Amino acid sequence: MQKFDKAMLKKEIENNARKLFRRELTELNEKEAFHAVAAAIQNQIIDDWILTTKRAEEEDRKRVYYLSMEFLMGRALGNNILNLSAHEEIKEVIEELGLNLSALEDAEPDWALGNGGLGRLAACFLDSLATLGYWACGCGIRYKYGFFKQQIVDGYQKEVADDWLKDGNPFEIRRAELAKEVRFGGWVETVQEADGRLRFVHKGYQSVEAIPYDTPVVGYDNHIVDTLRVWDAKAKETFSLDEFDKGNYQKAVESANMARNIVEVLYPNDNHYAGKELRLRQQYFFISASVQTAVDSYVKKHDGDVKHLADKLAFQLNDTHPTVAVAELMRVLMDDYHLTWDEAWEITVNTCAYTNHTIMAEALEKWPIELFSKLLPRIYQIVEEINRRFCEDVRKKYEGNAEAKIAKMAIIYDGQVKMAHLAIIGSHAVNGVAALHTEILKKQELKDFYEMYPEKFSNKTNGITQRRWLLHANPELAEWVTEKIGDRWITDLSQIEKLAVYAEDKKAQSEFMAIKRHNKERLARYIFEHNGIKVNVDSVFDVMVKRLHEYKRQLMNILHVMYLYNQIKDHPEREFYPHTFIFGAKAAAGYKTAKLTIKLINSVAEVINNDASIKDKIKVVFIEDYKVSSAEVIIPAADFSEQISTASKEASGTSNMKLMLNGALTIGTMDGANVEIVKEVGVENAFIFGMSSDEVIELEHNRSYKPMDIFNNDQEIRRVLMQLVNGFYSPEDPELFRPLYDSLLNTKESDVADRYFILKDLRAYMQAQEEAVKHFQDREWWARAAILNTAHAGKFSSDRTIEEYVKDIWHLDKIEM
Ligand code: 73E
Repeated sequence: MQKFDKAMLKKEIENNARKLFRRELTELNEKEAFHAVAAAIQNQIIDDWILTTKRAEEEDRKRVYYLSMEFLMGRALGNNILNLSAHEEIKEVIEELGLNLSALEDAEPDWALGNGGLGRLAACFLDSLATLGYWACGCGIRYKYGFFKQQIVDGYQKEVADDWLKDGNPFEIRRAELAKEVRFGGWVETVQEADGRLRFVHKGYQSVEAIPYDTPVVGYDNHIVDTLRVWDAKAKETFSLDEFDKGNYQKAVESANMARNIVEVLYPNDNHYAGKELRLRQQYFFISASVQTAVDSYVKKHDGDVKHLADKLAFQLNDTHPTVAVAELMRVLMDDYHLTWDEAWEITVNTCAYTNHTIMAEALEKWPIELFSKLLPRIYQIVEEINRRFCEDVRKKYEGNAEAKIAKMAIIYDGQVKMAHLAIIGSHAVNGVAALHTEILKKQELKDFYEMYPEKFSNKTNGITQRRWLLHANPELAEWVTEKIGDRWITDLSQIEKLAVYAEDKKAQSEFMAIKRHNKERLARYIFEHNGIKVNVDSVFDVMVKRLHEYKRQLMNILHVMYLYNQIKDHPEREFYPHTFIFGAKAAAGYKTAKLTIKLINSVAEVINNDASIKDKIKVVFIEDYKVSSAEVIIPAADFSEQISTASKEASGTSNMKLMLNGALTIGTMDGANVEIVKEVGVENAFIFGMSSDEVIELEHNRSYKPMDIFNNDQEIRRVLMQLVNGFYSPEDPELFRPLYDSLLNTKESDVADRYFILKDLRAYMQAQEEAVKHFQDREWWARAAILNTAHAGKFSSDRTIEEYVKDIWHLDKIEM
C-alpha cells in the first residue's frame, strides 16, 4: 500500500476553497469549509469506487439491488472519513489546517430521505454490504425535499420544508448518460405479429425522463465502494416548441410540472398508507428506471443474453412500496427482450424477494383498480394476468374451498390491487424482520400464503451498523472497547461478547460509567443549547426516541410522568431519585392524535419543569427535530431505553438495538426484537412488563377489554386521566386534550376504546419503571448490567443480518480487492 500523501490532501482542500468560493480556506465559514473538505474526500473515494465496479464486472459478481422508497442516511462526511483506510491521516490533515472536524460535520445537512426505521434499515444495510465486500446498489428517489424539519412552536409541532439540496450535495454525481424514459397513462394496443405472437404497444402515454444521481457507500477499511442511486425526474421535452407553437404552451408546462411533482417530496407517513396517486407515480417512476438500468447493464455485460439474469441480479423489495418491480420486470423481459410469459415469470420470481415490515392494517397498500389501470395500463394488464394464473393455481390446489381462498389471497379483489399479495406471489423469498414478527406473519397475517408456499418464508432479524452507532456516535466508548478486546468488533460485532468478562470488574465498571457520564454531559449541553433546559447529569436519562405513533405508546410514557408528578406533589417528604424523561419524535403531518400527544408532552414539560417546589426531581425534555444526527448524540447518553409498544405491533424496532449497544437497559414489552434482546442479555438485565402478543391478539379477537373498568377501579390512574380534561396541563383550554382522553375511554359504538391497551399495561409499566429506578441507584449492579447489554449486542449488527440475506436469499460472492 502506498503511503498516504497528507501534503497533497492539504493542498487539495485549499485549492477547493479557491475553486468553489474564490477565497482562502481560512476565510471560509463552516458551511463553505465543509464543501471544500467534502469535495476532497469525494476525490479520495473516487478511485476505489471506479475500481470496485471494474473488479465486480471482471469477476462477474452477482449484484443486489436494494429497492426502497426510503434511505435515511444521515450525514455522510464523518462516516465516509471514518470508513476510509486513511482516516487517521485525514483527521490529522483537517486538524493541521486549523479546521474542527465536528464543526464541519455539523455543517452538513442530514440526508433525510426516509421516515424512520424502514429507511434507516436500508442505510445500515448499505453500510454492511460495502463493508462485507458485496456488490450492491441502493435504488431510490432523489426527493427535492426530504423528511420535514420539525419546529416546536408553543408546544405544537410545525413542519418546515427540508431544502437539503439548496447548497448542493458534494457527494453526488449526476449520471445523465444513464437516463431512462418512464411512461405514464395512455392505453395498450394489441398487435398480431407475422409469427402469430401478440405484441402489446403502449400508446398515448406521457413520458418522464429519469436521471440518476450516484453517491458512494464506503466500506470500512476495505477499498470497496458501493452505490446509492437516487433518481431525479425531468419532463421529457421540458420546452416542447412544437406544443408552444401550436399554442399548447399550457400542455408543455403541465408535463414539466408533472415531472417535477414526482420527486418533489417524501411522504411523511410511517406505518401508514395514504392511497395518493402521486405516491404510486413515485413508486413506478423509480422502479421502472431502476429495473430498466439493471436489466440493461446485465444484458450489456452478457452479450445480449437475458435468460440467466436471475443468476447475476437480485431485487430486494423493501416492503410493498417497490412491488411494481415484479410487473415491470415482466414487462421489460417480454416487451423489450421478447421472452415468453413462462420464461419471464421464472426469471422474475427468481430475481425478486420481499421483506415485510409491518402488520399494521392501515399500512397495507391497496390501490383502487381504476387509479392503477389508468396510470399504468400495461403494468395493470400484466398484474391481471399474474392474478389470473395465480387463481388458476389456487383452484387446482384447493378444489373444495378454492373460492374462499381466492377471496383472501387474490391480487385483484374487491376493486383493489393488493400489493403484498403481488409481492409474495412474484418473489421466491418472503421475510419478516424479527423472530416474533415472522411467526405472526406465518400464523396469522400471511397464514394462507405460508400454507401455499412454506419454502418462501424465513426470518431475518434486523440489525444496525456498529460503525455509525458505536464507532462514530460514541467514540469514547468505542476506544474503550478496543482497548479491552481489540478492534475486530468493528467488522465482526460477535467479538463484543468478550467484554462480558469485564462486567464484574470494578475498574472497568467505573471506566464504563465515566464514559456514560461524559456522553450525558454532551447531551446535557445539546439540550441546554436547543431547549434552554438545564438537566441534572446524575439523574436517570430515560430515552424514548422513535416516530410518534399510537401503537408505540408515547402516551403511556407521559401518563406515567403525570402520575409521578402527582406522587411527588402529594408526598414531598418521600425520597425520589431525579429522573429526566427525554423524548424525540416526529408525527406525520396529518396525524391528529400523534400531534396532540406532542403538545401534551410539551405541556406537561412546561408545568413540571417550572415547578420549583419539586426541586428538579423530574425534568421532561422534548428534543426538537429528532433525526439521525441528533440520535448520534442522544443514544450514547441513555440510561433507560423505552421500547413499550403494544405487543405484536412493532415488527422489530431498531432504536432498541442502538440503545442496547450503547449500554442502556431496556424497559420494554415482549414485542419485536425486544424478545431477542432479552434472550441475548438475560431477562434479569432488562425490565420487561405487560401483555404478551398472544394475550393482545386474544383480547383483540374476543373484544372483552373495557378500559372503563380500570378508570373506575384505579384511583391514581383515574386522577391522571382526569387531568387530561380538567385543564391541569392546559388551563387556557381545558378541553384541549379531550381527544386523547376519548381515545382511551370512549365507548362510542364506532370506535375502539384504548385500541393499544395503554391503560391495561399502565400499572405493569409503572412497576417496571420503579424497579428500574431502584436498580439504577445500585451503581455497581447497574454498571454490570450496562456492560452486559453492550457485550450481548453482537447479534444485532446489520452485518449479521446481511450475511443471512446473502446465504438464504441473494447468494452473492464477495468482491476481491
Ligand atoms: O418495527 C419497525 C421496523 O424495525 C417497523 O415499524 C418499520 O420498519 C422497521 C425496519 O424493519 C416500518 N416502517 C414502515 N413499515 N414498517 C413503513 C410503512 C409505510 C411507510 C413508511 C414506513
